[in-house]
Amino acid sequence: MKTGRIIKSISGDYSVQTDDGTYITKARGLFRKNKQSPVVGDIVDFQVENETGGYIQHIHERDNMLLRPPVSNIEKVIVVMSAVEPKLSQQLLDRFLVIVHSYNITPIICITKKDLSTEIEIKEVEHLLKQYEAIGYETRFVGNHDDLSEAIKPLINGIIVLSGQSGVGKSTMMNRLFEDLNIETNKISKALNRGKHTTRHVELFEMEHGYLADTPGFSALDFSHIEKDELADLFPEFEKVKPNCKFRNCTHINEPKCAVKELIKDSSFYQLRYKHYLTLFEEIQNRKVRY
Ligand SMILES: Nc1nc2c(ncn2[C@@H]2O[C@H](COP(=O)(O)OP(=O)(O)O)[C@@H](O)[C@H]2O)c(=O)[nH]1
Ligand SMILES: [Mg+2]
Ligand SMILES: [Zn+2]
Repeated sequence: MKTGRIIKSISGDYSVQTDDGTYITKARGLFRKNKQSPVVGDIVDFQVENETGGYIQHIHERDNMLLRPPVSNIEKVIVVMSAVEPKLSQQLLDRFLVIVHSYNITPIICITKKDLSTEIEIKEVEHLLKQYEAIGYETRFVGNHDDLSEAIKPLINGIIVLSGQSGVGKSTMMNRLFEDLNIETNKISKALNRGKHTTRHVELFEMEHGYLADTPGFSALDFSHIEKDELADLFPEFEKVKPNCKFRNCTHINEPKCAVKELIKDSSFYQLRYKHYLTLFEEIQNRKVRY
């Protein structure tokens, strides 16, 4: 029996990386027995069949797991947004951050296309990132002229996943970080606003002390697993002051003596974040019960 990490999965073939090389494994027996499907990122035990292949017997317990695309044991998600083309949307950024927090994964903010931005736009983005940094986020602002390795490599520890809407530059980043990779870029279908993507399967690419993976755009914008009572905890600055609210189950909307409302009073940045909180709260409240 050997143990390793699944770094790639293509139609039932799981590439498992071990100390002495990569094995192409299958999981048929495992699925038949307990309906378990391995995903990229899993640590698995497998029975060696020959020099290059084997059968997965056991999946180690997962720390976390994203469903679309399926990847497990993620350390951080880099939320990629472009400064321009498409223009940076703070609402979309906050939505991505909330989703990543909901999976108990640390988000990092990376803004691209600095080289396409005007001086004023650069100042605006830098100012915005300072405010996100003040509430605890690590941030990056890069463009075609910047050294991506220098910006990204220090972040790589464990499995790091790139996430963000189509067209922001995720695949471009992968191609610049890994020579000979050649992931298709710039494939946005105008007909389907989902983006006729390109990045269909997930694959972990080794870098520094971990792995980096590209994901299809919009993959992360599913809120169906988030309850409205836990939403405030997914805004770190709210979570911090929440114990000072008068009511223990304060939703920070209409209650008196609310510490969150006190916090946002003097900051337009916090007020905008709060507005996004309210919008999401309402969306969650109004969502149809699904069976
Ligand atoms: N000028 C400039 N163009 C970029 C940058 N990042 C991505 N692009 C371009 O933006 C388009 C979409 O990039 P792509 O990597 O396919 O985005 P993805 O959908 O997030 O994978 C491509 O034409 C890229 O060449 C950047 O930092 N600067
Ligand atoms: Mg792409
Ligand atoms: Zn409150």
